[in-house]
Amino acid sequence: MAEAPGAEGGNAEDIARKRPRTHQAFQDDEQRLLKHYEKIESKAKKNLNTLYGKISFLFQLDEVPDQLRYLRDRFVSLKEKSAFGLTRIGLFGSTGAGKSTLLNALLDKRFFLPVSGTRTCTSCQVQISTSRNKYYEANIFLLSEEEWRDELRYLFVLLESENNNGEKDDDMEHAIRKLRAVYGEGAERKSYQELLRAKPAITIPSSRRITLKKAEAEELSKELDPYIRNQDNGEEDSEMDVEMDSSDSEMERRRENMRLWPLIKHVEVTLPVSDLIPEGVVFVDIPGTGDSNKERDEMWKESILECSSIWVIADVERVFGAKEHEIMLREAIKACQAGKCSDITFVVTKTDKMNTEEYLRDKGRAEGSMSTHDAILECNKSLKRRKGRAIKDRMQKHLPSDSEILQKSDLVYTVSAKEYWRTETLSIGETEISVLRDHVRKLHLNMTKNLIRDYMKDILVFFNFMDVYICTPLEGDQPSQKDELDEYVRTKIQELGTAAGHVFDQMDLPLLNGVRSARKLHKKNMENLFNQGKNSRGFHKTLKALCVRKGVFVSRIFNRLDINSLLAQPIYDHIDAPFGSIFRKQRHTKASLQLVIDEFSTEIKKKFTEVGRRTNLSNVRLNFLLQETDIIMKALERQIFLKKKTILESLVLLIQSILSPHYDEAAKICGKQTCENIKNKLYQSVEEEVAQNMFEKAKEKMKSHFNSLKVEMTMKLEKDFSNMLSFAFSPWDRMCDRLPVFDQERQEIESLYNSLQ
Ligand SMILES: Nc1nc2c(ncn2[C@@H]2O[C@H](COP(=O)(O)OP(=O)(O)O)[C@@H](O)[C@H]2O)c(=O)[nH]1
Ligand SMILES: [Mg+2]
Repeated sequence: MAEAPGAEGGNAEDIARKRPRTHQAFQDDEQRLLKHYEKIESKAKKNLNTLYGKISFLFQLDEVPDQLRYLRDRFVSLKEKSAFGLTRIGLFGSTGAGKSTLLNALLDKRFFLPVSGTRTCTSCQVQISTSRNKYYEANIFLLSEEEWRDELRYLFVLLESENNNGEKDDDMEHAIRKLRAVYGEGAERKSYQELLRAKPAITIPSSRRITLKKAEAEELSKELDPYIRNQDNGEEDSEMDVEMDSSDSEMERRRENMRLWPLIKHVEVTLPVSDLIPEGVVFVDIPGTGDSNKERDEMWKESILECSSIWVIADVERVFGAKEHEIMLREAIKACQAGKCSDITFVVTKTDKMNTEEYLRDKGRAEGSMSTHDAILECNKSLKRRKGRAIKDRMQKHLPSDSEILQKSDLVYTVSAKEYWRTETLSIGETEISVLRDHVRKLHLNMTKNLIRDYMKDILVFFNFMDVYICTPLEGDQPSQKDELDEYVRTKIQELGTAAGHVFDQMDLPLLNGVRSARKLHKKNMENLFNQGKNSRGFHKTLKALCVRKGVFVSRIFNRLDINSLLAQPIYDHIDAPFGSIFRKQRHTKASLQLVIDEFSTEIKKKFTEVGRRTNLSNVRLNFLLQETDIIMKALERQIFLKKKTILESLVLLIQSILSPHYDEAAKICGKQTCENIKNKLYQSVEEEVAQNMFEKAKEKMKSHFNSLKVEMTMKLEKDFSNMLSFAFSPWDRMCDRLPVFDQERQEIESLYNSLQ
């Protein structure tokens, strides 16, 4: 019987009761489907290869006509591209939230990824996936020489000894530990120039990459441990579990490996195929608020945008009110708008940490009136309800009100990885690890289904292409058919451009209001940021690092500080919802661009059908026109998707580039009162730029991006439709006698496609 532990409301439980099935059977079902999709893909590929054997001679003709080139390019891209994609799931959470422990439980490998109890832990990204390889493999990517030089320069900002009266803070100590790890004791007393010339005290592989390969999980885990475990725990030489029988040289080698940690950019781990996690799913362990290292921080931003699903991971004891969760949720919402994310999940970890007595006292109930087990389940239920509502409220402010994500019923999961292994208080089902696995598989299955369907559809359209090529001679008076369609399409594309312009105009008012509020709030927002360092004596260094990094700095004390985003935020607050409406993919409303596109495509297809019927165009040719239109529209959607990110980021990037010379100047400030002087310089610079219409310029920049999207859309459509019509109405007679027969291949693809319905 499938357990629905702690499921919210009666629904999930009711469904589980009505539909008794074993968890295993459900999984089998999905596995079968996934296998089915894989089989379809491999058959389709084989089919394409056979076809290639038959038609490749056409592509090697002395003179390849334009239209044939169109055919060839399409074919080659189909043959080479994989039908499947990766489902990236980002586990997004602060150090110590329980990400690694959760991943180990999901993978059913208790001691696989190193788990760390302290808050100071390597914050590099770890990516985990399964593959057909029978080995357990890890690739550790290091910073390039140039990247390390850049990092070094910035570490020196944190180290500056002036003004610091021998006092150290967390950021500074961290910097010292990095230098010592790479250059040895006393490195922090050398100058930047000296260190640039110095030979590192450790061996850095010239490939800047370390590959580990083992037959057993435990072996890999042991090898990997020194690289990603918490080496930075404030002690000179960290403890490590070197076995008693390890030789001296082995110990020496491991100790040296451990010292590479400041150079690690990210780590990729692959496990052999598992029953629990399907191939194609990639988990990415993403540190909560970014990273002080520039490379890692940029990767941090990119990875978030690449995820199909983002899980915000929070310790049960810090579920409410933690600032990082706000940052993470905001980033996740941004990823839904500008990136590939279509799912946000909130995972509360360590639910076993329940103090029953306190809980009962809190609730005004008698001591002993409830078991720990029941208290945990009750608490989980209430957490789901409360947190779920809070997150929805937050998302509602930034996403269109009827987005699919807002309709999700299971937004919050309450898990205990510890009890998953121990099962003292909770049953395995109640730890919700398996429910999360179900969630993973469903996400992946859904994505895979859509991808394979699209792929098979593309192949079918290709066969239609070939049909058009073969069907000869052309029916009716083709020049006039083609001219009529050309003309119609051109007019419709112009109309689409105008309609898209109207859709984009919806941004005008929110942008205007946003700029107004940014003008009003910039000073206060900066004060708030600076106030965080009020009681910190090393804050001048934080500020300096902030300037060196062009306004963005991830501190170990203050989390993520980002002046540019802070200044832009009031504008984003105004535009987020309308922006989301314009680019929404589901439930189109009048406000959405997709509606304009759909209307365009419907009208075009109607016209093709009408002209086709009127002029007795063969079905083959007509079908080709209709299906190729779908393909062109899909390509257009992809183009829009890419541009969307550029548009959204344009505000903050422009602000950063306007302020960039000011940051450079501020970074040079030193001597007495550095802290006050940097603050004043920044206040003054921002004030100056605001007076010179910085926010208005950002607004104009965004509008110009919208405008160029409009232009690019119409240009692309004009080109694609013109190619397509030329192809459809080309006289092919010359080649016809040389064309192969490929009915069998087509039938196979058709039946495969139908099996997907
Ligand atoms: N009680 C309890 N402790 C947990 C659980 N999951 C993780 N922890 C502890 O939380 C600490 C941080 O875990 P870790 O997985 O390293 O967090 P990460 O930094 O987010 O990867 C470790 O001491 C874990 O033992 C859990 O489910 N229950
Ligand atoms: Mg971890």
